Amino acid sequence: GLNLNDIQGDILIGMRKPVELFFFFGISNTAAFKSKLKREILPLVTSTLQILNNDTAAASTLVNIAFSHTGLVALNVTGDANNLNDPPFAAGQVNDVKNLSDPGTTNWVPQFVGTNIHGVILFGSDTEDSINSTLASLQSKLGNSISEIYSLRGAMRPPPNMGHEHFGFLDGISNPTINGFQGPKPGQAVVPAGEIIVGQHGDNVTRPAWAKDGSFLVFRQLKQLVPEFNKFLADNPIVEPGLTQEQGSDLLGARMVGRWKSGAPVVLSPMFDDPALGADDNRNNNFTFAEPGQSQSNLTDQSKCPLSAHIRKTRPRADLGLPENSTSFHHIVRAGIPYGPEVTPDETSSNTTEIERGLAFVAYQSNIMNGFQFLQEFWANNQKFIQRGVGFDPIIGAAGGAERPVNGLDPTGPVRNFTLSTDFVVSRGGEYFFAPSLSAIAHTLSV
Ligand code: N7H
Repeated sequence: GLNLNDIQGDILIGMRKPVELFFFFGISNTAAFKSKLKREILPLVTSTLQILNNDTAAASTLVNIAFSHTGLVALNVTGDANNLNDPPFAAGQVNDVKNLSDPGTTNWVPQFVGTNIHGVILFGSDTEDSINSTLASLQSKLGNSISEIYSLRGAMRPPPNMGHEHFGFLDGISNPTINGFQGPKPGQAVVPAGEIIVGQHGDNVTRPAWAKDGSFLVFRQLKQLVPEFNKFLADNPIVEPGLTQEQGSDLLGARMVGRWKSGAPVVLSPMFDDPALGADDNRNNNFTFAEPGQSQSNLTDQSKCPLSAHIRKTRPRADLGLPENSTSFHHIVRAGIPYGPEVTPDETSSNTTEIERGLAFVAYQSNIMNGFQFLQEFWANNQKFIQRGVGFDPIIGAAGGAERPVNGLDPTGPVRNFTLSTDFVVSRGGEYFFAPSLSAIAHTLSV
């Protein structure tokens, strides 16, 4: 069984709070910080069990913490204990820019360029005020032992868009569950615990004992060009009998994602949105992409869902063969939240982003090369995945800033290929972290 008391709460089920703060810090005084990590931070760290039991009344703000590789070094975790055996983590995200096909670091938040960030504290709450007071009280206790390098505030969008990301699509529908933990809901991936949690069954990498029950946290600040995305849809509606121009634009957007704004999968509702389907978690994830006669070597049927669609690129389901879970160990648990304000009337009328908004992307996995990095590099950015002529993931696929061919978006004619000259999602950078177990914080990382 899993030690849910010891696994940080954001990893398997997410904090599920409407407001979040990501506080990136450097350690200035190792001895002082280690002692405060034990006495001041650890008592605030929220476990999975506390969230499951709704046992967080004592603290109106949920707290989690994770460290970068340079952070472990700053904590004097050295020798074998320092080797988590995860190359992207060891190198830091700034050194992964080429693999991820970010167009260099020109668009990166300057504080993410380099490896100065030692850790991140995640605060989640119902209100901004309660986050602010928890932060202020913690900062006064931590004093000069740390310094703030950067922070990003995330928040759910206001009604009627709560739970939807900034392009307008319902998010947080499909996350894997781990064997014997919760669910599964129909269509949900069930993966060995070790695919998400280090040191559990299915994690076959050799690591120091203290790392057990932790997970790698990938953080990315992903800016979204919402008015530009909407302009692209308005300019390129799919033309089919029975569709208005606006419906044709909505269909194009839905095929880029693989889901309608309500969350309804296009493979189950190929022409129009179906809000009842989108809202029903017994049906909205229950599909495999398999069509009659589909074979892995010849995936030609894109009439319902393009092979390039974001959710098909990032979880190909039956495209990799069935049963899905024995053939793919490239699953991540996503726990991100939107950041930035709603689109203003000015931005809508000029079709141009003036104020930054996007997704504070968080992904957990036991192995960054198999998880986030693999999904981005070998699936989303790979024009030949899952076969030649598929093109990029139109949402997150990156070509180092070059234009991106995307095929299969138009159900009326596979010859109508798109070449996207705008990246609707722009990487502002981030860092790779390790979210340790509570006992590792108590016995290894602090004093
Ligand atoms: Fe994606 N979007 O709004 O278009 N994503 N994503 N993502 N994403 C998903 O099924 C989005 C990003 C995955 O199990 C949905 O829960 C945006 C990165 C995976 O079927 C929507 C951004 C990576 C899934 C979006 C972004 C992934 C998924 C449908 C950036 C990994 C689940 C909601 C700004 C490298 C697939 C849902 C499955 C779903 C969007 C980023 C991966 C609407 C806007 C960087 C694995």
